Amino acid sequence: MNLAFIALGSNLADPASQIASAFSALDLLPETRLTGKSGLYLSAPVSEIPQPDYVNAVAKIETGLDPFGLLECLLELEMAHGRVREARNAPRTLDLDILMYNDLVLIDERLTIPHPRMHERLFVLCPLLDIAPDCEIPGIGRAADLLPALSGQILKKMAD
Ligand code: PH2
Ligand code: MG
Ligand code: MG
Repeated sequence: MNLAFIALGSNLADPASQIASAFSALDLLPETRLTGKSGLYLSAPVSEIPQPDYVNAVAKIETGLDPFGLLECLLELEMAHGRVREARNAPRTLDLDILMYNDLVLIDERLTIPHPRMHERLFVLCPLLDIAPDCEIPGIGRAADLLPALSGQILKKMAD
């Protein structure tokens, strides 16, 4: 079994329900078990396009899927939640990003692991630290040590 962390984000069509539904759906993926759920956090959009605030969270899963198999399943789940792919950073019903997969470092045109911007985003690191306080991001360092650099970002906890 492999240990992976998934970032969840939504800012359309009742975002908190989208995230709750996505947690349940992750547990139903083939060869996969949901083993951790962060709280839900509200954050302003990081985007050039004006859009509603996001609800963000992080899931911990154990999976027999390889990274590309997992990516395929996540893209299908996004579609099942009504995701329409528009411009980069456009608003969305559901975004599911692989943050980490074991201690893998992968750079591929379809998939980069660890997620290339995760260390810059409080809306990723805070929920990640909820469920993995000692987390080490491969090639980057301890997630907790990155927080001081992100003290200018605002995040509001909505629910545990
Ligand atoms: N996702 C993006 C772009 N901007 N901003 C917030 N606050 N939360 C997100 O999940 C997010 C974003 C692209 O995936
Ligand atoms: Mg994303
Ligand atoms: Mg994505």
